[in-house]
Amino acid sequence: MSEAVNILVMGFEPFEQDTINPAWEVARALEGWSFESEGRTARVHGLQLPCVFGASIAALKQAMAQHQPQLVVCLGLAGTRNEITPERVAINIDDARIRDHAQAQPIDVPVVEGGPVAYWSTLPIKAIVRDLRAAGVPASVSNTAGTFVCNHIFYALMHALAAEGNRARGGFVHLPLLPEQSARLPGTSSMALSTQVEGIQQLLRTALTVKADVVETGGKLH
Ligand code: PCA
Repeated sequence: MSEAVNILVMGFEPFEQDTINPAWEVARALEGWSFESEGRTARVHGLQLPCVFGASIAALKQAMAQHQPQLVVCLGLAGTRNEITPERVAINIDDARIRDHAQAQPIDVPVVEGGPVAYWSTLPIKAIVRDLRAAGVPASVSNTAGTFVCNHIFYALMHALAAEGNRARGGFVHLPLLPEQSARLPGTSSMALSTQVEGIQQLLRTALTVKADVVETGGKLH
Protein backbone atom coordinates (compact mmCIF):
# COMPACT_ATOMS: atom_id res chain seq x y z
CA MET A 1 0.00 0.00 0.00
CA SER A 2 1.41 3.35 -1.00
CA GLU A 3 1.22 6.30 1.35
CA ALA A 4 -1.92 8.41 0.79
CA VAL A 5 -1.92 12.17 0.28
CA ASN A 6 -5.02 14.18 1.08
CA ILE A 7 -5.81 17.21 -1.05
CA LEU A 8 -8.49 19.71 -0.13
CA VAL A 9 -10.15 21.64 -2.96
CA MET A 10 -12.72 24.16 -1.73
CA GLY A 11 -14.87 26.21 -4.08
CA PHE A 12 -17.21 29.09 -3.33
CA GLU A 13 -20.98 28.80 -3.62
CA PRO A 14 -22.79 30.98 -6.24
CA PHE A 15 -22.91 34.67 -5.28
CA GLU A 16 -24.08 38.05 -6.55
CA GLN A 17 -27.51 36.73 -7.63
CA ASP A 18 -26.03 34.00 -9.79
CA THR A 19 -27.15 30.38 -9.52
CA ILE A 20 -23.84 28.80 -10.48
CA ASN A 21 -20.17 29.31 -9.62
CA PRO A 22 -17.42 27.52 -11.58
CA ALA A 23 -15.44 27.37 -8.32
CA TRP A 24 -17.97 25.06 -6.73
CA GLU A 25 -18.62 23.17 -9.99
CA VAL A 26 -14.89 22.36 -10.30
CA ALA A 27 -14.55 21.38 -6.61
CA ARG A 28 -17.64 19.21 -6.93
CA ALA A 29 -16.35 17.56 -10.12
CA LEU A 30 -13.03 16.75 -8.41
CA GLU A 31 -14.56 15.31 -5.23
CA GLY A 32 -13.22 11.74 -4.88
CA TRP A 33 -10.76 12.05 -7.80
CA SER A 34 -7.48 10.29 -7.10
CA PHE A 35 -4.22 10.04 -8.98
CA GLU A 36 -0.72 8.68 -8.56
CA SER A 37 2.03 11.15 -7.73
CA GLU A 38 5.61 10.04 -7.08
CA GLY A 39 4.52 6.59 -5.90
CA ARG A 40 1.78 7.88 -3.64
CA THR A 41 -1.98 8.00 -4.13
CA ALA A 42 -3.39 11.51 -3.90
CA ARG A 43 -7.09 11.85 -3.16
CA VAL A 44 -9.18 15.00 -3.55
CA HIS A 45 -11.82 16.11 -1.08
CA GLY A 46 -13.99 18.67 -2.88
CA LEU A 47 -16.04 20.90 -0.60
CA GLN A 48 -18.11 24.09 -0.79
CA LEU A 49 -17.28 27.41 0.86
CA PRO A 50 -20.03 29.83 1.92
CA CYS A 51 -19.69 33.35 0.50
CA VAL A 52 -19.63 34.76 4.03
CA PHE A 53 -16.87 36.57 5.91
CA GLY A 54 -15.87 34.56 9.00
CA ALA A 55 -18.10 31.53 8.31
CA SER A 56 -15.98 30.63 5.26
CA ILE A 57 -12.90 30.52 7.49
CA ALA A 58 -14.72 28.26 9.97
CA ALA A 59 -15.66 25.89 7.13
CA LEU A 60 -12.07 25.84 5.86
CA LYS A 61 -10.61 25.14 9.30
CA GLN A 62 -13.15 22.40 9.97
CA ALA A 63 -12.29 20.70 6.65
CA MET A 64 -8.54 21.02 7.32
CA ALA A 65 -8.94 19.48 10.79
CA GLN A 66 -10.99 16.62 9.36
CA HIS A 67 -8.86 15.75 6.32
CA GLN A 68 -5.34 16.77 7.43
CA PRO A 69 -4.46 17.77 3.85
CA GLN A 70 -0.94 18.15 2.51
CA LEU A 71 -2.24 20.47 -0.19
CA VAL A 72 -5.12 22.98 0.04
CA VAL A 73 -6.42 24.86 -2.99
CA CYS A 74 -9.31 27.32 -2.67
CA LEU A 75 -11.20 28.37 -5.80
CA GLY A 76 -13.29 31.44 -6.59
CA LEU A 77 -14.81 33.18 -9.58
CA ALA A 78 -13.32 36.34 -11.07
CA GLY A 79 -15.91 37.19 -13.71
CA THR A 80 -13.65 39.57 -15.64
CA ARG A 81 -10.85 37.05 -16.21
CA ASN A 82 -10.52 34.79 -19.23
CA GLU A 83 -7.82 32.45 -17.90
CA ILE A 84 -7.14 30.27 -14.86
CA THR A 85 -5.22 32.56 -12.54
CA PRO A 86 -3.24 31.30 -9.53
CA GLU A 87 -2.97 34.19 -7.08
CA ARG A 88 0.46 35.33 -5.90
CA VAL A 89 -0.38 37.16 -2.67
CA ALA A 90 -3.06 37.35 0.06
CA ILE A 91 -3.42 40.68 1.88
CA ASN A 92 -4.67 41.36 5.41
CA ILE A 93 -7.72 43.42 4.53
CA ASP A 94 -11.46 43.00 4.07
CA ASP A 95 -12.92 45.79 1.93
CA ALA A 96 -16.20 44.57 0.48
CA ARG A 97 -17.74 46.12 -2.67
CA ILE A 98 -20.97 44.19 -2.06
CA ARG A 99 -22.62 42.45 0.89
CA ASP A 100 -21.80 38.81 1.63
CA HIS A 101 -24.54 36.17 2.11
CA ALA A 102 -24.92 37.12 5.77
CA GLN A 103 -25.45 40.79 4.76
CA ALA A 104 -22.05 41.83 6.09
CA GLN A 105 -19.98 44.42 4.24
CA PRO A 106 -16.74 44.98 6.14
CA ILE A 107 -14.79 48.05 5.04
CA ASP A 108 -11.07 48.37 5.70
CA VAL A 109 -10.81 45.84 8.52
CA PRO A 110 -8.03 43.25 8.84
CA VAL A 111 -8.75 39.58 8.14
CA VAL A 112 -6.61 38.73 11.18
CA GLU A 113 -6.09 41.48 13.76
CA GLY A 114 -2.35 41.96 14.22
CA GLY A 115 -1.47 39.53 11.38
CA PRO A 116 1.26 40.23 8.81
CA VAL A 117 0.33 42.58 5.96
CA ALA A 118 0.48 39.76 3.43
CA TYR A 119 1.35 36.13 2.72
CA TRP A 120 2.72 34.68 -0.49
CA SER A 121 0.99 31.66 -1.98
CA THR A 122 3.05 28.54 -1.29
CA LEU A 123 1.93 26.98 -4.59
CA PRO A 124 4.53 26.97 -7.40
CA ILE A 125 2.47 29.52 -9.32
CA LYS A 126 4.75 29.97 -12.32
CA ALA A 127 5.33 26.25 -12.79
CA ILE A 128 1.54 25.88 -12.66
CA VAL A 129 1.08 28.52 -15.35
CA ARG A 130 3.79 26.87 -17.47
CA ASP A 131 2.20 23.42 -17.15
CA LEU A 132 -1.34 24.63 -17.80
CA ARG A 133 -0.22 26.45 -20.94
CA ALA A 134 1.67 23.35 -22.09
CA ALA A 135 -1.54 21.36 -21.58
CA GLY A 136 -3.48 23.85 -23.73
CA VAL A 137 -5.27 25.59 -20.86
CA PRO A 138 -4.99 29.42 -20.78
CA ALA A 139 -3.41 30.58 -17.51
CA SER A 140 -1.58 33.55 -15.99
CA VAL A 141 -0.29 34.58 -12.57
CA SER A 142 -2.56 37.13 -10.86
CA ASN A 143 -1.14 39.70 -8.48
CA THR A 144 -4.38 40.50 -6.68
CA ALA A 145 -7.16 38.34 -5.29
CA GLY A 146 -9.19 41.50 -4.56
CA THR A 147 -10.45 42.45 -1.10
CA PHE A 148 -13.69 40.46 -0.89
CA VAL A 149 -14.35 36.94 0.46
CA CYS A 150 -11.83 35.27 -1.88
CA ASN A 151 -8.87 37.24 -0.56
CA HIS A 152 -10.32 36.76 2.95
CA ILE A 153 -10.22 32.95 2.70
CA PHE A 154 -6.84 33.04 0.93
CA TYR A 155 -5.32 35.10 3.75
CA ALA A 156 -6.90 32.89 6.45
CA LEU A 157 -5.61 29.77 4.68
CA MET A 158 -2.05 31.06 4.45
CA HIS A 159 -2.19 32.27 8.07
CA ALA A 160 -3.35 28.80 9.23
CA LEU A 161 -0.69 27.00 7.16
CA ALA A 162 2.02 29.34 8.46
CA ALA A 163 0.91 28.65 12.05
CA GLU A 164 1.60 24.94 11.36
CA GLY A 165 5.08 25.74 10.02
CA ASN A 166 3.96 25.44 6.37
CA ARG A 167 4.06 21.66 6.51
CA ALA A 168 1.24 21.72 3.96
CA ARG A 169 1.14 23.78 0.78
CA GLY A 170 -1.73 26.01 -0.23
CA GLY A 171 -3.04 28.85 -2.29
CA PHE A 172 -5.94 30.40 -4.12
CA VAL A 173 -6.97 30.28 -7.77
CA HIS A 174 -9.50 32.52 -9.53
CA LEU A 175 -11.48 30.98 -12.39
CA PRO A 176 -13.25 32.57 -15.38
CA LEU A 177 -17.00 32.49 -16.05
CA LEU A 178 -18.63 29.36 -17.42
CA PRO A 179 -20.10 29.66 -20.95
CA GLU A 180 -23.70 29.58 -19.62
CA GLN A 181 -22.89 32.57 -17.36
CA SER A 182 -21.15 34.44 -20.15
CA ALA A 183 -24.16 33.90 -22.41
CA ARG A 184 -26.21 35.96 -19.93
CA LEU A 185 -23.55 38.69 -19.92
CA PRO A 186 -22.89 39.52 -23.58
CA GLY A 187 -19.36 40.67 -24.30
CA THR A 188 -17.75 38.67 -21.48
CA SER A 189 -15.46 35.69 -22.01
CA SER A 190 -15.60 32.23 -20.49
CA MET A 191 -14.00 28.81 -20.26
CA ALA A 192 -15.76 25.44 -20.52
CA LEU A 193 -16.18 23.53 -17.26
CA SER A 194 -14.30 20.53 -18.69
CA THR A 195 -11.29 22.78 -19.47
CA GLN A 196 -11.42 24.34 -16.00
CA VAL A 197 -11.53 20.89 -14.38
CA GLU A 198 -8.63 19.70 -16.54
CA GLY A 199 -6.69 22.82 -15.58
CA ILE A 200 -7.16 22.28 -11.86
CA GLN A 201 -6.22 18.60 -12.22
CA GLN A 202 -2.95 19.68 -13.84
CA LEU A 203 -2.46 22.34 -11.15
CA LEU A 204 -2.75 19.71 -8.40
CA ARG A 205 -0.24 17.42 -10.14
CA THR A 206 2.22 20.30 -10.51
CA ALA A 207 1.69 21.50 -6.92
CA LEU A 208 2.54 18.04 -5.55
CA THR A 209 5.65 17.50 -7.66
CA VAL A 210 7.36 20.87 -8.26
CA LYS A 211 9.20 21.73 -5.05
CA ALA A 212 10.89 25.00 -6.10
CA ASP A 213 9.06 27.38 -8.41
CA VAL A 214 10.38 28.18 -11.89
CA VAL A 215 11.01 31.53 -13.55
CA GLU A 216 9.95 30.73 -17.11
CA THR A 217 6.26 30.24 -17.81
CA GLY A 218 6.52 29.67 -21.55
CA GLY A 219 4.78 32.89 -22.53
CA LYS A 220 5.37 36.61 -22.94
CA LEU A 221 3.40 37.39 -19.79
CA HIS A 222 3.43 35.67 -16.43
N1 PCA B 1 -15.55 35.11 -5.94
C1 PCA B 1 -15.62 36.22 -4.99
C2 PCA B 1 -16.20 35.62 -3.73
C3 PCA B 1 -16.73 34.29 -4.11
C4 PCA B 1 -16.20 34.03 -5.45
O1 PCA B 1 -16.31 32.97 -6.08
C5 PCA B 1 -14.29 36.94 -4.82
O2 PCA B 1 -13.50 36.99 -5.79
O3 PCA B 1 -14.02 37.46 -3.74
